[in-house]
Formats: sequence, structure tokens, C-alpha cells
Amino acid sequence: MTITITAFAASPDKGRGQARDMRARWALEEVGQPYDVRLLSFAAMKQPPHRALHPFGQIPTFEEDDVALFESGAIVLHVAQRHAGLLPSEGAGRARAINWMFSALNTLEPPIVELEMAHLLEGDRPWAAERLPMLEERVDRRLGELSACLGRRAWLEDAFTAGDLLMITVLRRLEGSHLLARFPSLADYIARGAARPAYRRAFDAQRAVFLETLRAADAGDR
Ligand code: GTB
Repeated sequence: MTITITAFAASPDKGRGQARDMRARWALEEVGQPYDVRLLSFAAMKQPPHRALHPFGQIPTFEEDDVALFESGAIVLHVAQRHAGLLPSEGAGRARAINWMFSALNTLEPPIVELEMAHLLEGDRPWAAERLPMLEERVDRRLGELSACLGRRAWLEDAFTAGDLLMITVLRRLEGSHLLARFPSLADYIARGAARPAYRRAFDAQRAVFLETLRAADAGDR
């Protein structure tokens, strides 16, 4: 059975590759596994057929034979464990790469998402002027610590791993933010990840979905 993942039919990010299907796409491209994509509307995500796969009614999901997964981190780990290219084969290095995967999702992503949500949903609230600097300071601290770990190296370990893949997708959420501008080595790290041919293929594939919605809307207008 060909692997099938799910993604937004109309991503709110307008083809910027910020939705989490990008993680699954990138991992599959890195290991050279072909995959199909089932595109879902917001309404379809909340219907029983999709909820049977994803209890929270979200994307992405992953299906292959008897394996069905619904967390982007678990999907990347599964792909990395099944196929060569994203995890070192040696025990300690493999464990460290998996450690970085958890670090991306548990230590870096939460303060970044909290800040993003505060800007989006609470920016006009009376407490925003006090809360936003506090949230920014938390992100800034983590970026400083990560930048110190990375140092002058290209990747978090000796070679690119699934830990870098997840870390870069997490850091990309800060693109355009003044917070990232303080850490040029992290901006370079993101650029190095985004220059990988597998990343480009994944990015172009999700962008093609957006361009197709534009084309269809344009044809409908005529
Ligand atoms: N923990 C889960 C995982 O890592 O897979 C979280 C999955 C998740 O948040 N999915 C989002 C979703 O399905 C899409 S990625 N949302 C629809 C819903 O909950 O109804 C989050 C996302 C969405 C949009 C942007 N954007 O527009 O920039 C960025 C990230």
C-alpha cells in the first residue's frame, strides 16, 4: 500500500509550508518514499471518517498497511525508524537524534506557539502589553540556548537527522520575527534545511495545492 498522508485542502498559510503536513512530506522526501496526499476541508476534518484516524480532527495523518498515525512527531519518527536517512544507525547517536526530536516539540515549540497564539488571539486585550514581552523573553531565552548548542556546526549532530527536520520546522514559525533576527546562526540553520532538495520537493508540493486553489478560484470567476 502506498503511504497516504492528509493535508489542508486550503491551508490558512497560503502555501508557506507552515502547516504540520510539511514535516511528514519532508521526512518522506528525505528517505525517498513515494506518498499520496488526501486533501481535506476544515469540515471534513471534523467528520467521523477522519476522526476515526485523528481523534482531534486535525491534519496530518499517516496511513500505510496496518499503521495509522496522527501526530506529526510520531509520523517523522516512524518514517525515520523504517527507512535509512534520518537517524544514525549507531545506538548513542540515534538516541541523541531522537532526543533532539523531542526537544524541538517539547522545549522549543510550546513557547513559540504560545507567543504566536497570544499575538493572534490576545493582541488587543488589556493584559497584552505585559504578557507579550514575557512570552517573547521565554522564546528569546530558548533561541539563545539552542544557538549556543548549535555553535558553528551545520546540524545539531554530526549529520542531518530527524531532530534537525523537526527543529527547523519549529523555528520556521518565527520567520519574519525580530526574535530570529537576533540569532543569525539559527537563520542560517533554517536556510540550510530549506536548501535541501527533499525540503524543496516537499515545499513545492504543498505550495502547488495553494496555487491550484488560486487557479480554480480564478477559473470560477470567469
Ligand atoms: N500535535 C499535532 C501534530 O503535531 O501533528 C498538531 C496538529 C495540528 O495542529 N494540526 C493543525 C490543524 O489540523 C494544522 S498544523 N488545524 C485544524 C484544526 O485544528 O481544526 C497547525 C498550523 C495551522 C496553520 C498554520 N498557518 O496558517 O500558518 C500554521 C500551523
